[in-house]
Amino acid sequence: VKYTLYYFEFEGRGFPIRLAFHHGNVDFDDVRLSSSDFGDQKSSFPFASVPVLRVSEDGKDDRVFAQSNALLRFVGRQVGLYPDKPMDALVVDELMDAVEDIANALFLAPPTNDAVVKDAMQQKLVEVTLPRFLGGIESKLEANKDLGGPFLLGETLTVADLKLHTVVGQLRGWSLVPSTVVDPYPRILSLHKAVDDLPIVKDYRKKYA
Ligand SMILES: N[C@@H](CCC(=O)N[C@@H](CS)C(=O)NCC(=O)O)C(=O)O
Repeated sequence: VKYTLYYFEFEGRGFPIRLAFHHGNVDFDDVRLSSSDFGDQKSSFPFASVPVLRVSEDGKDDRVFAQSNALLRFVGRQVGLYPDKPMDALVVDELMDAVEDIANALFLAPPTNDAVVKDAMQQKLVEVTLPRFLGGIESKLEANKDLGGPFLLGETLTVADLKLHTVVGQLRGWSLVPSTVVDPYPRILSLHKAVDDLPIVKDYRKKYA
């Protein structure tokens, strides 16, 4: 089987998938699209968005799939980063979907030059949307604290940790919100650091960042 991942150059929704492949030493073609490449190819992607994974198997037509969490689960299952037990899988899925809700709130905010509209959007993100989702994630990590950390399921790294790690980095660098927006959530911060310190992450960044 040959895998081709289509995404942009930046980390975003593609990064946890790249890391999961890397973790499992799975060879894949890491196609990094410029915005004009994306414009040219967009209509060929399932939902006109990326990430997209092309799966090529000998003797069969290529199949093309989208939706970052579906791709992350697919790769995660193959590299030991997605749990077998249904309850553990539910814990992982719930967190990954909450992170998608954060990503949608950030990235789907329509660009505007109107200072008043922008202030109102910022205020809603910082005072309502992010506390709702980051606070919810923090409570979930708190509820799992008996597992001993540093990850969502204790010592076992999963794709949910990779996904949460990426969005924390994005939140810190996103122009619409202050870079301190994650600071009130100690468990999210320590999970982020634990993932950041993983040899696979350091190694990946050294090689490909
Ligand atoms: N629910 C989708 C969202 C995909 C998505 O919005 N991707 C963004 C990049 S992170 C994109 O393709 N944006 C370009 C566009 O929509 O034109 C997923 O999780 O993959």
